[in-house]
Amino acid sequence: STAQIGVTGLAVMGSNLARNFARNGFAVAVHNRTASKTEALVSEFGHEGTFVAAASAKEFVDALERPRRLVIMVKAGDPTDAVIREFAPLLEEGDVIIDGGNAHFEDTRRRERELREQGIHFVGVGISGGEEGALLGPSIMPGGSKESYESLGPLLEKIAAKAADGTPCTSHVGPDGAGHFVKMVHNGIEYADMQLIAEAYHLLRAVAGYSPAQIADTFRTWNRGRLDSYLIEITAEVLAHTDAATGRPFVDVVADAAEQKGTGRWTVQIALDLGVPVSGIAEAVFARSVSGHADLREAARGLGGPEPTALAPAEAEAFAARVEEALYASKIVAYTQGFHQIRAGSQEYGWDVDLGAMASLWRGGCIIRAAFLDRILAAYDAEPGLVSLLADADFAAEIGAAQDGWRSVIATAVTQGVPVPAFSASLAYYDALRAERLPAALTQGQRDFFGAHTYRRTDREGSFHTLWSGDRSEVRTDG
Ligand code: NBP
Repeated sequence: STAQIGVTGLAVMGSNLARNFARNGFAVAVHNRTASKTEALVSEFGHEGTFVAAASAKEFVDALERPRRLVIMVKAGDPTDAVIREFAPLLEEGDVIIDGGNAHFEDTRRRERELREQGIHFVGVGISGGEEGALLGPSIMPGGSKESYESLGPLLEKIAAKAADGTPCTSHVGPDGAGHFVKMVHNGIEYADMQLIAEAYHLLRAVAGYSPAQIADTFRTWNRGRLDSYLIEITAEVLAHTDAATGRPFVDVVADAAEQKGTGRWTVQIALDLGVPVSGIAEAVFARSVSGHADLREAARGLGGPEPTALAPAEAEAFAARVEEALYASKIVAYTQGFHQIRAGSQEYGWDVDLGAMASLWRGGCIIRAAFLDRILAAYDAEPGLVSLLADADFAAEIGAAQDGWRSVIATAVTQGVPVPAFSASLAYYDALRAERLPAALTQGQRDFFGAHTYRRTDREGSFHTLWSGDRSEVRTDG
């Protein structure tokens, strides 16, 4: 038993993660259901470090020093359960199973509970950064017991991305499913970020009249400011790319139907269960869904409405500056909603997640890495119990300064018939929260009318019902 860690499941993610461990000086046992992949990995990359190729589950487990640490990197869902069933009987008390796949956090909670009975630590780990991140340094979100992090943490800190200040982009998120939950919300925010960027692109194209190459330049400029982020950077690259076959902008030859693997949808489903308004994330998920409904779009082809007309070049630049403000303000709302969801999940499941630490570990390696996360970290440093990012004085001031542009861009989009569901849902969230009175009072009246659901009053304690079908007098219903 010579390996400090093992990786089973050697498709692209598992292979790259194993190589990352090896390149950082750890001896890694490697195993895959189809053994030829194990041999291929070792023959191609064996020179990068110390690999121990294991042909069977037994060999794999025997290769690991105790307490064993073994990473499962297989397709999420039933394959993960199958692998756990295969390995668990071979393990001993105190061993740690790490699931690095994109598991649903409820599955992680179940697996953790079941394995705990056997004395095995089960650690669900969210890993972001794609293939390249897995190899060069991902953002790592480990759940599971505190005790398991003591044994695992030093290895993860070594292979994780580092933020600009050198901090490893990993820390113990919280017990059982906390890591996979936070990874899920990360992906939800990623959906919102991407949709907001797409809406900015759409407006620059249709209203500012910019070409994809000009928009690439605009994004490059924005990437040197407060929007500095991986997603803005790659957006510029995609927009500047020319299709080799046709010589046209790449973005014009790609079918405009966005696909999804499910983590954005999970974020919204769980947000509904927790009662957290994540309207920006939800609109991003729905926008992909709308784009994919070829039948609905075909049936709506002839519907009337304005055709966007491009602004005169002299006005386009000022418009683009307002789009930047709309994008930034909406981005603050997307993160406000995402962090609210983490706070709510943490309360619901008793995880005690440190929100500032989550902002910190997203600063490098992951898809939503951005200069902006330093600002969120600073907000939670100043006030760890912050109820909402919008309650932070700096964010409130920034969104206040951006809001004229934000409103005017949405007004223009509506007038010109350009759909901006995430921009406008974000602004609606902002306006709803700051409203003195909401029409929810009327909603309560309607509910009391048709269902005797009762209401509370602004001037007295208690719960009340109006006798709508009688003399409309009011009765107190709570004794
Ligand atoms: P895949 O998700 O494509 O899974 C392929 C691996 O699963 C192979 O090693 C395969 O073994 C193994 N496997 C399957 Br399928 N069923 C199995 C079973 N019943 N028993 C044992 N092994 C089984 O690989 P991936 O794209 O590298 O992703 C791995 C995990 O990482 C997934 O959960 C994914 O969601 C997650 N993730 C992916 C990314 C990304 O950017 N791709 C990022 C972050 C997280 P075989 O070789 O014998 O078929």
